[in-house]
Parts: sequence; C-alpha cells; structure tokens
Amino acid sequence: MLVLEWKRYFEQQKCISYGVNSHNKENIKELLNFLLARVRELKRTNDFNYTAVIMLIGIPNVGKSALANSLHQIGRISAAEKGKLKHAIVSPNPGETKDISSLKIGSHPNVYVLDTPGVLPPKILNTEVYSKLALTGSIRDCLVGERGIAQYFLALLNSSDEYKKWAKLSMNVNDRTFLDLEAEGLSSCELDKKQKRQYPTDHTQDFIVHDVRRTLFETISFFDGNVQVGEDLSRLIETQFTSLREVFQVPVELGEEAQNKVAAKLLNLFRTGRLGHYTLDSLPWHT
Ligand SMILES: Nc1nc2c(ncn2[C@@H]2O[C@H](COP(=O)(O)OP(=O)(O)O)[C@@H](O)[C@H]2O)c(=O)[nH]1
Ligand SMILES: [Mg+2]
Repeated sequence: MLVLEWKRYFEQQKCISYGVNSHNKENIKELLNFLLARVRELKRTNDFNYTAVIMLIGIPNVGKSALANSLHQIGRISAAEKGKLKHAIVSPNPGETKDISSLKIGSHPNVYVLDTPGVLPPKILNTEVYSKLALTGSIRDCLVGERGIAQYFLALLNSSDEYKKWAKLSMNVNDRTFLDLEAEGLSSCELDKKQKRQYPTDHTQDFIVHDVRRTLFETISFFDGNVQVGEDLSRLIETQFTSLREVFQVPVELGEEAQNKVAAKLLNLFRTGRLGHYTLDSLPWHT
C-alpha cells in the first residue's frame, strides 16, 4: 500500500512517522503514549510540575481537529477533567476552525494540544496542486468548480488500477439476475418487490454506487484510445460524464447544469470512500 511506502519514505528521511485514524482508539492510544513519553524525555526531570504544549499544524481539512478531540478524549487526565471535556469543531468543509484552542491530553506533567486553523500558501500557481487540494476538500469547491474537480478525479481514476477491482460487476449482470430469477421461480416484478423489502429506501445509494462502479469500469475497459494522451483522456472523461448522467438519472434537459450535478454526485461518492482510495502524490523519485 502506498501509505506504507510513504511511511517508509519518512523513516528514511529520519522523520518520526505515525499513520493515525482518529476514529481508531488503538491508533490514538499509541500516538498518545508516544507524545507523553517524548514530553517527559525532553524535560528529563522527576518534577512533573510543568506544562508542555504540542501544536497541530497542517493544511485545511486534514483532520487536525478530529485528532485533537480524540487525543483529548482518550488522554490521561483526571476524572474531574473528563467530566468537562471540550470539543473542537470537526467538519468536512475547510476553514471551520477559526481560532487556536487548547485541549488537555495529559496530567503530571500537564500536556496540551493546540488545535489551529489550517494554513496554505497565500498563492498557489500550479493548477494540479489546486485540483488536488480541492479534491481532498482543503480548499472550497467553488475555487476550482465541481466539474473541474470531478474531471481531475476521473483523470486520476482512468490512469489508476483501482477500477480493475470492479470487473466482476460487469459480467452481464442482467443475465445473471434473469437466471437467478428463473431458479427462484420469480417474475421480475416479484424480484423488484423482494429487493425493495431486503433493501429499504436508504440503501438506494448502494445500487447507484454499484452502477457507477460498473459504468466507470466499462467506459475505461472499452475505450479505444490511449489514456496517456491528453486529447484521448479528455474524450474518455466526456463519455464518462454522459454515461454517469444516466446512472445518476440527471435529466438531460438541464443542459450545462446537468454536468455540474453529475460532478457533485460523483465527488460525493469519492469523498465518502465509495470509489476506492487514492494517493494523490507519488513518492519522490530518489527512493
Ligand atoms: N476517515 C477519517 N476521517 C477523518 C479523520 N480525521 C478527520 N476526518 C474527517 O475529515 C474531515 C476534516 O476533519 P477536521 O478535523 O475538521 O480537519 P481540520 O480542518 O484539519 O481540523 C471531517 O469530515 C472529519 O470527520 C480520520 O482519521 N479518518
Ligand atoms: Mg479544524
């Protein structure tokens, strides 16, 4: 996995590296123990009457506030302090943390983490960097436009291996359903009812995800051009937009707006992890 390769890269650069999922208690405990041990080590004294402050810095929306909250909740602080836990605002939109706030994560010595608003350079001139930041939600969508971000995602997907996992979705699904039907002695109308019973309305999304994956797999697999060639890639992306419009059931009459709607729906699926996981930056060549 690329994440592990990145971890190895940082270790080679003599950086201490932790891969943390803020929703994973074990991950947080491990990081917390490391941080508290480091603080004690730095001070090298048995007098624990001091306060240490750790600052979280990073681009918007990487998960600083979520990490601060988790460290605070699991932190080694007294029961009385646990009774009045603070809560940093966590949000899928960038720019939600407006101020620096401190959350206690350890006692004896007292250790705090400072959650901070995200930082970015005032000007980003490289459009690819812009697209990556937008795709991951570090800058607002309107700065690039949802359509542009979705096109960037499709370009990424089309040159990745991720879609190959969806090959099994493409094997004449209709035929199989028909055979299953016959085997069960059901009419298609009965199957429709059965599916509705099995999957109540909030699972509609799952069928759409399935169709989106299948459509993406098929558009890439049956494409006659070379995705390494800019013009061909653009042509494929256009085709994908058209096919996805049908999958998402966006009325063609909406014209230009239809494209934006398709883009927004596709980005939503990507950002909720339903279209796989991607590492946007490749490892520096010298590794
Ligand atoms: N799956 C997952 N989502 C996370 C994690 N950390 C943060 N998030 C989500 O990423 C989004 C941004 O998190 P937030 O903490 O507000 O980022 P900040 O802008 O750096 O403070 C939110 O929707 C979080 O729920 C994580 O470790 N795993
Ligand atoms: Mg924040």
